[in-house]
Amino acid sequence: MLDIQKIRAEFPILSQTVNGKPLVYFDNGATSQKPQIVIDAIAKYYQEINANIHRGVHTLSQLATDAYEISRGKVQHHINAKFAHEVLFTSGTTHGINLVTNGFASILKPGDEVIVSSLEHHSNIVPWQMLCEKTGAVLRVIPMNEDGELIMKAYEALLSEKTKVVTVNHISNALGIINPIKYMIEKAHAVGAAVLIDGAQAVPHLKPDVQDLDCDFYAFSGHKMCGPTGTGILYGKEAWLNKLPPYQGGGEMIKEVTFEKTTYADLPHKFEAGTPNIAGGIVLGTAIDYLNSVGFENIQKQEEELLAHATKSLLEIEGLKIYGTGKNKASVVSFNIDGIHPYDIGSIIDKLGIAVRTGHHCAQPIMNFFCIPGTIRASFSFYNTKEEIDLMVEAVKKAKTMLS
Ligand code: C6P
Repeated sequence: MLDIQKIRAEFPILSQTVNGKPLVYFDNGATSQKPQIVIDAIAKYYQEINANIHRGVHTLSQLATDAYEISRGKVQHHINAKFAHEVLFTSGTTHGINLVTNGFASILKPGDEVIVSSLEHHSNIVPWQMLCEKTGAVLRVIPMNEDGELIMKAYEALLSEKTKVVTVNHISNALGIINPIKYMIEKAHAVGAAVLIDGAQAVPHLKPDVQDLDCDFYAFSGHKMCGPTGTGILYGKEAWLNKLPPYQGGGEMIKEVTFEKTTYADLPHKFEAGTPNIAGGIVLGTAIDYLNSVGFENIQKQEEELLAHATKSLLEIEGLKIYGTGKNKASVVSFNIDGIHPYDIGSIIDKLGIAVRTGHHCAQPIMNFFCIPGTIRASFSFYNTKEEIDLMVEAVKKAKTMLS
């Protein structure tokens, strides 16, 4: 059992008031809050070992390099990658996906097919559309049902020898639906397609095992898992990372440069041009250690209880509809109230100290499917409580009364 009050005390921001009310932070899907240990680790890096990495022979440079590579090793261990060089530091999920789509520009041919799902965040739609425009490949979309679940029969019907890439999120940011990615990866591999998993919304809730999943790429952001903003990871299987061309040219990604020809560094440096977010990369390791010390089983148990409590309490409000009613769900509740714009509810409850996200959540095709402009999304973390949910429910009721 988690001692929630002890955990909450580790997050300084959670004891703040906003608009004169205690902060109830339910926008964890957008970014998580940071524990003191993470905040301290950022300052410690700059106070004690700040230097550029992989470049200097001086002591500080070596200390910073060691800390950065130790963090890479922590990520490798956390996601069970076979090699540390399969773990690339990025600025976030968006960067990781664009790195892959850029690489596939030299692989795809006109008529090849890329399959995306109808549950994707714009970050996992637009780069693939751009890739298709560049190469003449065709974008195919896995449809979903009214519960927000991907239709597996339709997915299987889309797969063929033309399919070169399948890309799908592990967990939908807009609805919280958990996709059956292991099954989907197996089916994609059966036709010889590569698979990228957008794990942005999964890593705060679970520990992905990339070898067990057998995905070819797995992208995620550090800031959604208690880490600093501007950090992320792209996992790629060694064979794929060797096959893809570099994303950016610059310092540190080369073996040798002459004006006639440049040869590239080995993995992972081939994909890490320029000075990276060194503090961020190191502290992402601290955040991962922190989450593991809380324990993912404990996190899941707490979040399951929060999801059940929120779903039950919100559904007691007349005219309230939840989107994403599939069975397999993370701790996200996306909802609307009949006849009221989500933005209006969001603005009123913000005045009551409650932070939720309103709008299309960078997933406009999902909103189009449900014929709505957006939803109110409450996304819970392990440091949230049932009492906070009760405050939100009361606030939503108040907003409804004011707006009806
Ligand atoms: N979703 C949300 O409020 P970046 O911005 O690169 O760290 O992550 C992009 C991204 C990609 N895929 C999924 C499934 C995501 O949820 C996100 C970020 C936030 O839902 C901000 S739009």
